[in-house]
Amino acid sequence: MSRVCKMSKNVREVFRLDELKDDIRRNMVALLGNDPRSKRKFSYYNALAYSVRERLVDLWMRTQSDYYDSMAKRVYYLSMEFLPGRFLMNYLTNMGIVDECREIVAELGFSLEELEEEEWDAGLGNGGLGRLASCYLDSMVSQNIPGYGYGILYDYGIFYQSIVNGNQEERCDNWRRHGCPWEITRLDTLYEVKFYGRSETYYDSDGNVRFRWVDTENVMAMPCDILIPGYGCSHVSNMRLWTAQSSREFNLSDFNRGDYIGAMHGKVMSENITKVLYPNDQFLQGMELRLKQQYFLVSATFQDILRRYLKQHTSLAALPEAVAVQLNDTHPAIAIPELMRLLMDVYGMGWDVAWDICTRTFAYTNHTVLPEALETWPVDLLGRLLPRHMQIIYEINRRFLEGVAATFPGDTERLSRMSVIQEEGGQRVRMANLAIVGSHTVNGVAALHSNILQTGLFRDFHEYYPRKIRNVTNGVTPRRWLMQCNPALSRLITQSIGPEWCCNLEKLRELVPLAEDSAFRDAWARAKLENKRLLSRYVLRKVQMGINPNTLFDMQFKRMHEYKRQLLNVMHVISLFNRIKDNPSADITPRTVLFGGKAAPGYYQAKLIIRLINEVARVVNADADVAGRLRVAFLPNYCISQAEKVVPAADLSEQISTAGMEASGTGNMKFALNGALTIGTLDGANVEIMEEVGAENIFIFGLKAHEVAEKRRSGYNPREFYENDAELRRVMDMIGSGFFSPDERGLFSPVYDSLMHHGDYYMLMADYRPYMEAQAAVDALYLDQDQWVRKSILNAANMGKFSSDRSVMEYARGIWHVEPLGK
Ligand code: GL4
Repeated sequence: MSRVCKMSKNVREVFRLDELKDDIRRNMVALLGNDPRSKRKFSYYNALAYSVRERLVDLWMRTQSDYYDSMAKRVYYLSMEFLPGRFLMNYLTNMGIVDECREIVAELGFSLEELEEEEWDAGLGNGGLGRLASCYLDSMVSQNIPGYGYGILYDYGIFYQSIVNGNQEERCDNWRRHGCPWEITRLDTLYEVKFYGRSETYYDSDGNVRFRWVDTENVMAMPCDILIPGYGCSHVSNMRLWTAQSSREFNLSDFNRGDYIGAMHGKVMSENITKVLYPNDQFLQGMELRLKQQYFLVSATFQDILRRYLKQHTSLAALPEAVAVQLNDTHPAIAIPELMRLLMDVYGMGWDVAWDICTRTFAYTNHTVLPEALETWPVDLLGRLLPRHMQIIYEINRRFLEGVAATFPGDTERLSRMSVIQEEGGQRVRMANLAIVGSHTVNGVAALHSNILQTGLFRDFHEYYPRKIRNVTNGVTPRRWLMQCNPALSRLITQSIGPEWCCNLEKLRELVPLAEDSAFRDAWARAKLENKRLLSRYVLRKVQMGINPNTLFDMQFKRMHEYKRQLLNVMHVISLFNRIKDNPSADITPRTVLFGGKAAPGYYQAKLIIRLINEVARVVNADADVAGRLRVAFLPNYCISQAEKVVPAADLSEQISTAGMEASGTGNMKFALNGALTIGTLDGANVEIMEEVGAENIFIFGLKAHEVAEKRRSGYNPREFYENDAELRRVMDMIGSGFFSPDERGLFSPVYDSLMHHGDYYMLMADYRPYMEAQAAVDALYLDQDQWVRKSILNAANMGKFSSDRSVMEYARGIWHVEPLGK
């Protein structure tokens, strides 16, 4: 990190900090047209943002010419979602000028924190998948790996969640309404993206049959760049987000008939492509508009990639040596037939050469095994929207199945399982199969998940391509998820072991011996308490509820999904409530149980669980016997900026999905990195977290993935648990009978029924008692604060593996075959 240290020494010079205050005032006038004497926070936030951004543009241009001059291989991370959250503090942190900036802003009469709060989150994703993409961009540029994010600039990001009478209500997230100072719009760059039409054959001058895509409807793609500064700013990259613009041509025939409005209609409609993010996490909504969004991203991106490549190369033959494309799940998998189309129809290559280039360029990351999330598109729809791609997909499949049939002669069942085209229930294109066939490497996102891919979901493919499917365990960037969000703990860590940890997270291991030092433990506990106080104030502001920072903060923040089992957590809360009511003088560990997370707007059961949490909270929080010992709250609108407040304040991190269902999780890593203890199942990356922190420093409970699978096969009977466990029976009966919904007794019957009558697919009943026991162990340990704090330190100290720097280096070395520049 000598680079960073050097930078911070002459940071005033590099970033012209002496001029920053004047620049803020200048931007108030020149860019925002405001009176600099105004005291509007929002204006000052914007003026500061522009002044910070302009300091990076030069470094960005230098980085780009570095890449160009060295002809470095570039990585393109294609993703329908990014979740960068707020940019201001991230820029300042990575530039190393937080303290300097705080002083300057104070001279202008503001606190940095209040200006920070003026920024609206860039919520261009649903959850973990999008946030992972943003962590990876941070880690790529911070480690001098030439990488770019490519995505969509949605006008409306993930909806704004409010809670009205206990129910989730969605409001549109018009996040750019007041402008966004981080965007650099490239008005002069436009690419044409085609849809519909038909594929036509013709003969080229050598008499070969060729294809062209004609009679299309065209939409223009305009790029908008957002700079991504690396830590220490030796490199600055960008993500390039596309917006749809209507094509410049009028529909002439309509226009000639005098139908001006009719001619405009198509233009206006085409801009809808990038209007709104689909708000489903792990659920396919097979809408034509979604497929349009996917192709729009892919087509514009490949025009851009090839333009950049062809500036330095005369032939496309070396594309895989210069370009690595990572597909973030199957959402951009239409890129595979698109590259084939470009190479063959536009650049005149034959199939075999094109296919070889293609399969050496792409790699695909799978992020879920949930069947409802696996993308398949009806052949009719795909063939109508992208007729040439449909032809190419058929041909990819024909050749692929020929190979499989040669390896496994006579195994027709295997052929139909592996086919890119699903035949049953109307023909559909299986995007995962397409992505596997068209990529050189496929990876899962945690060891257990990758193993499930190899032996379960993609077993046939693993047998056919034994080296293709691998693991890269997810990670999170320590810059945002410790340094930036948790200044109190970061300061303490840096004082104790020096500053290198933030670019080499393994260094945190030097904290291990300090866990035995009582003075250090006290300092650690004070930092955690400070964070809990800050969160308590936030909770008071947001939901007008006071919470006590001296209670155990028990947190579950993530998307609402049945497999994540927020309901199991509620069942524990209800059980605690009953225990207190039965024995009001019982000695129990005081807890504050906090929830947050959005439910997809059409996901009835998940929304009902939000309602249940709120009704249970209403009953519990109003009860005098319970006061001071148990409090429950649901914080509305969980998003990145809220996570930055929640994560540092957690004592207990709930990671309790049904084993085998959470691909990895990354919230689990963020919480543990900030000193929370985990209560969790052996699912996703929890398995590896346990390996790192030690089984004695984590609360593991419940069925294991193979046991869940075995129970599903052999027949699982949730009623058995109901009948044999009186405490569980009481909880279920309270939910089912309307104890928490006295005005609407049947309100929660669907919740009751899902467990009692519809097979309890996620096996909450089986895991209830083991979960209760693990929670009892949590309670006991929390009473021994010395031991608790020791384990809290050991958790953070052993999280080195879960830095996204490590994940990105594994991709770089093992999949992309790129090396950090200038090392
Ligand atoms: C997810 C997984 O559910 C989650 O476990 C994982 O951490 C994340 C990033 O790999 O990807 N898959 C989808 S889809 N959404 C997710 O959050």
